[in-house]
Amino acid sequence: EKKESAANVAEITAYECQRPTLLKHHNPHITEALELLEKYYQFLDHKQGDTRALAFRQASCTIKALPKRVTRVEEVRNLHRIGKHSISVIEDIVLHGTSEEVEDIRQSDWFKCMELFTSVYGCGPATADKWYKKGFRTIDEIKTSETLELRELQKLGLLYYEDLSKSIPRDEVEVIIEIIKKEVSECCPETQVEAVGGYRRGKSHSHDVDLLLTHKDSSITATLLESVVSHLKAKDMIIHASVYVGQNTLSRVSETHDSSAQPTYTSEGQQIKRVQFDHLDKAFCIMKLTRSHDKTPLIRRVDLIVTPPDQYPFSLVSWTGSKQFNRSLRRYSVKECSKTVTAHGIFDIIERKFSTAKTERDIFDILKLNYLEPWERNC
Ligand code: DGT
Ligand code: MG
Repeated sequence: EKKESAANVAEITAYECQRPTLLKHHNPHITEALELLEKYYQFLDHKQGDTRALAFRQASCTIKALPKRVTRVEEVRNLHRIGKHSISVIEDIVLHGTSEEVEDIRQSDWFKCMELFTSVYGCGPATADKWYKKGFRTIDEIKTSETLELRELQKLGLLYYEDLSKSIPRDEVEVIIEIIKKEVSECCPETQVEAVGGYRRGKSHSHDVDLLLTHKDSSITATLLESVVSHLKAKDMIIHASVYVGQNTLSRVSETHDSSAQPTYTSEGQQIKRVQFDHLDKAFCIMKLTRSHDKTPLIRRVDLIVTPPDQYPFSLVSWTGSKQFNRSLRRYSVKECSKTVTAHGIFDIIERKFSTAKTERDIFDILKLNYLEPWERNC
C-alpha cells in the first residue's frame, strides 16, 4: 500500500498549474461529491471567505489527476492537499458508494433553495439566504412576492429566469460569438475577439459567454468597450450591462501587483461585483441575440472584456481560467518564483520589474512551467 501511494504521489505535483487537468478523468463520482461540499461551504461561509470551500476544491483537483479509479482510501491518504474531511468523504464513497453527509446536504431544503436562488442572475449567497430565511422556497414565490424588495438586476434575473438559467451548449456559444464578432467588426474594424472562459477550456456547456477583445492599437482599446457597448445598445442587443471602465491605469495595475493580498469579492459573490479581481474594462451583460433562422431571440449572459495589446496574453490566461487554475498559478508564482501574476502582467517582486509576453507560451516559459493547453487547465 505504501508503494502504491508513493506511485501516485509521483504523478501529482504540488501545484495544479504544473500538470494537465482534463475535463474527463477516472473519479467523477468522488469529485462531484467534493465539489458539492465546496459549494455548500461557499454558501455557508460567504461572509468569512471560502477557506473551507477551497479545501474541497483542492482535494477534488488532486483526485482529478489520479491515473485510475480509486478503490481503497489508502490510495489517496498521503496525497497533496487532501484534508481529513475530504478523506472521510472519499472513504465513505469508496466503501458504500455514497457519502451520507453529502447526500444529506444535497437533500436539505436550505441547500436546494440556495442552489435555486443563486441561479437567479443578481442573487448571491447573502440574498439567497435572506430569501430562504423569509420563508421563500420557489422562484415563483419570489417573482410574485409583494413584500420583497428586489434590486434592478434581480428583477431582470427573475424576468428572464427561464432563459438565463439554461446552460449554453457549445454550438450555441459559437452562434453567439459570430453574432457579436459581426457587430464588433462593424463598429471597430480589426478588433480581435476571442472566446475565453469555460468554452475555451472545452466545456460542453457554459453558464455565460466570455469574450476577450483587443486591438493592435492601444489608443483604440482605451475606448473600445464604450464603443462596442453603445453600438450593441443602439442595435437593441443589450438588455442590461454592468460596465466597469477607466480602472486600467498604471498606478492601479502596480497596486494589484504590489499587494500580495488575494482578490476580494463582495458578499454578493463573483457574478456581479468583482472587487480588485482585475482592472480591465469590462461589461457584464444580459444580451438579446437574434439568429438569422429563428425569430425568437436568445436572452443570454455575455461578458465583454477589453485588454490593451501588451496585456493581451496575460488577460487571455486569466480569463480562460479555470478559477482554480488561476489560484494555483498565483500561488505557485509567488512562492516558487517571487513573481505576481495577474490579468495585466507578471511582476518580479525582487527585481521590481514587469515581464513582457507575446503569447500564452511566453507566460509559461517565464514561470518555468510546461505549457498547458486551455483544455488542460480544467482544475
Ligand atoms: P462557466 O461560465 O460557468 O461555464 O465557467 P467559466 O470558467 O467560464 O467561469 P466564468 O464565466 O465565471 O469566468 C471566466 C473566467 O474568468 C474563469 O474561468 C476564470 C476567470 N475568473 C472569473 N471569475 C474569477 C474570479 O472570481 N477570480 C479569478 N481569479 N478568476 C476569475
Ligand atoms: Mg464563463
